[in-house]
Amino acid sequence: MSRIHLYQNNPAIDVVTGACPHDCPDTCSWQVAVDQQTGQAIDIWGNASHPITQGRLCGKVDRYLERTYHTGRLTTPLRRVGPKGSGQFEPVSWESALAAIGTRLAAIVEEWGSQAVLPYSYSGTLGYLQGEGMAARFFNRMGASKLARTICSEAGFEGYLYTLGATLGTAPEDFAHARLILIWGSNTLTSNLHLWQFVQAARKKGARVVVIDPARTRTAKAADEWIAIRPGTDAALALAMMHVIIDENLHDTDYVEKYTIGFEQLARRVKAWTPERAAAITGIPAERIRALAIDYAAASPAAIRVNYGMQRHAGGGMAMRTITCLPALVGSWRTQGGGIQLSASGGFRRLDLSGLQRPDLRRDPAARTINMNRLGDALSLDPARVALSHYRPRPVDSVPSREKIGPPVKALIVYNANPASATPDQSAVTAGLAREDLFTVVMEQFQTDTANYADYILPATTQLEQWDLHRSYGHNYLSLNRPAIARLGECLPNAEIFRRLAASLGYTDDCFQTDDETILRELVQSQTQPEFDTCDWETLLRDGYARLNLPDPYLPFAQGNFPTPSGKCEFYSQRMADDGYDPLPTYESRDWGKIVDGVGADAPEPQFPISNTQPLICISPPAHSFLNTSFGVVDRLRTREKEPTLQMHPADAAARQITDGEPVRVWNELGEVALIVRVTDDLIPGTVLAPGVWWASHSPDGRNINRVVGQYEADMGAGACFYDARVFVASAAPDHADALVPAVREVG
Ligand SMILES: Nc1nc2c(c(=O)[nH]1)N[C@H]1C(S)=C(S)[C@@H](COP(=O)(O)OP(=O)(O)OC[C@H]3O[C@@H](n4cnc5c(=O)[nH]c(N)nc54)[C@H](O)[C@@H]3O)O[C@H]1N2
Ligand SMILES: Nc1nc2c(c(=O)[nH]1)N[C@H]1C(S)=C(S)[C@@H](COP(=O)(O)OP(=O)(O)OC[C@H]3O[C@@H](n4cnc5c(=O)[nH]c(N)nc54)[C@H](O)[C@@H]3O)O[C@H]1N2
Ligand code: SF4
Ligand SMILES: [Mo]
Repeated sequence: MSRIHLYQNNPAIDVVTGACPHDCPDTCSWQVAVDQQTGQAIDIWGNASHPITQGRLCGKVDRYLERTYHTGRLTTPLRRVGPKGSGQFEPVSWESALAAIGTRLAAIVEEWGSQAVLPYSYSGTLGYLQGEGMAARFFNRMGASKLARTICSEAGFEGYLYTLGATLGTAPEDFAHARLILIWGSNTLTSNLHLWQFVQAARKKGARVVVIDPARTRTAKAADEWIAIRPGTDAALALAMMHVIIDENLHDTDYVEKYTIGFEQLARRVKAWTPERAAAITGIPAERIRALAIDYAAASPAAIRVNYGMQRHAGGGMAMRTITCLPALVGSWRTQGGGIQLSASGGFRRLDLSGLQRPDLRRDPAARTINMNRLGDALSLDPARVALSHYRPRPVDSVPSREKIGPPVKALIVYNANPASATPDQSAVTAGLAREDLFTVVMEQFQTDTANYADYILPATTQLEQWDLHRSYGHNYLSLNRPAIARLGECLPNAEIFRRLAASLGYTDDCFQTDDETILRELVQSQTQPEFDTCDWETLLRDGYARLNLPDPYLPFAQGNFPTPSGKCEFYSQRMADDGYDPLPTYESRDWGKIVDGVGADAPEPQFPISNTQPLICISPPAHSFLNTSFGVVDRLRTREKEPTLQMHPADAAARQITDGEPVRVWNELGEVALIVRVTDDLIPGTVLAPGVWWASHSPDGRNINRVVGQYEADMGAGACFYDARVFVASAAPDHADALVPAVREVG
């Protein structure tokens, strides 16, 4: 809880307001108490005045001082002295590190062209500046390969955009006004904690909360009902709900007529989607589907919180697109507390970043774009695999011919990311990182699994030591982070590292001279769209945050106004047809990213068997105390998660003669990983769940669950398919050795 009262009248303590930088929809406003004498941060808490943070941080970031002052913090540049991956380094000065990196990068650009350099970054910090701010200037100026940042949300994003036109949706505060809340593929208490207070407020007024998830998560346990669904089948459920709603005439004909397009086609499509048909696919009884649809349509209003869990599947884009049709069908957008929220980032979509990122510096705007999910392929020296790594977000985008794939990746610059642990197909990624001819620079706070493969590790500051500005993807507040303490050791903010790298390459452009605070002030002051009118620099400096200038309450689609090509909610999407998709909501059963049967009503549905001759579906959603791999280093949080585990249903365990607590091998054609089994009926049968994401080096066999996750793309946006793995599981106890089947391909 907020502890400001302990410090605000103490003249020896400074209280500095900042923002949590982590990849989380809540983007909390935090306050840090700093001892003026020692300059040390002594306490951190959630800002009580922020309407979403409401004085509380989560259990992870409550420990942010432990992370910042951790003995494992990197404090000097390091140069590799052992074999790649061995983690053997020696300290060097910034001067010599920058000179060596500059010389090597210049030589690579000279010999192979600038596209031989690949940036790799994602969500260590979501700040505009320390994320893709100065970094973008640097890589644009260089003309490096571009990176498609697809690892988290792209499939669902695209599905949402096809239907609604922007990632706008229900504000978190408005969930307090809902009468029924569907939490769909989200473990809210773990990954979106600050929504829960509004869910609870709704419940106090009588709302019911239903969680649709393959796992009885801590959110499902706290809700009124858990509906167990087979992974990857959400579109079938949504289609059957629409079937019932239209069949029973429960849709909002006025809203549908005024603000949607394609209702007739939708009605024809969902005719075949009886609850019985969906039941066979989803594992949810037909009667439950029927009742859910009726409750959903009758509640006034019902709100849906849909999250990324259900789109990390081969059909994840279409699933999101299909679910997103529901609020328009029942007209719940009209009412405060209705609608759906995937992401609130659309509120910030018109923030002009061109002055920050300087795309105009790029001489070849058509440079190749590499899909980050296929880093393993991109780092391969096999041209066919490099071709596959090119970003192909839609069916109409083809794999480039060999002449068009560009040079091999010869230099990799990693910041805000830990691909050796967090990216699909771990053995392919580490095989790439182990290439002797690949020059790798990693900017990090800690010696991660990825840093172990670096030629140079450059020590980065944490959020307590740097400036930044943050949008949110869970609410409508812009936040400013001010540094609270001096930089530790020789650490530098990413922006300053890129500034110095630019100098080492002889880039003399003015944009590499401006300091961080000035860049942010200019970014804020240069905005011209009306939604940023309330976000002036003085307010941000004073309060640490500012609400976007949006109506209050904000009901974006109460009167239509969908930013789609038709201006309506698109049940039928011509844009989807043009991009190579079925223009109507649909469900296709898929296996390993391929469609295994058609869309016809009598197509055979896949079986979900529990014998060991058939694979299990493996999902690896966030562990409560981790944030991807970012908190794996904090001993207290790692202790809370105990050890890397695999949850398995008792029926699946019995079929394999596996008992609770046993070590197991989990494998498929990509590789294998050793885990400890937890037998539990908090999971739908046929699915196993490995809470993620553990550092590979904290795992007994030096591997983690991404050994068995494939690089193939989801149906939309070239998104990642983390929860679509098919695995075999067997006891690793010595007397079971004969049950083991070797993995087909293990690169590293
Ligand atoms: N503590 C913690 N917080 C986090 C993170 C973290 O790692 N730890 N990660 C952050 C990041 S990067 C993101 S992107 C966000 C959002 O991250 P999300 O991945 O959306 O996170 P969750 O909401 O925890 O988990 C998704 C839920 O979807 C379920 N699920 C998996 N497959 C399916 C499916 O096919 N259908 C349905 N209906 N459900 C399915 C999982 O069992 C899980 O309960 O959270 C952020 N917050
Ligand atoms: N199996 C499985 N894999 C997953 C997921 C899953 O659910 N299951 N989730 C996926 C999702 S949703 C996401 S978003 C990705 C995230 O993947 P990544 O973006 O790679 O995220 P992290 O693993 O948290 O690694 C971020 C790294 O950035 C560093 N860092 C933090 N702040 C800074 C900074 O200011 N400067 C610098 N230089 N470094 C910093 C941290 O120390 C950390 O090592 O992982 C994906 N991987
Ligand atoms: S990780 Fe999320 S909940 Fe935790 S402090 Fe950061 S923004 Fe808030
Ligand atoms: Mo994510």
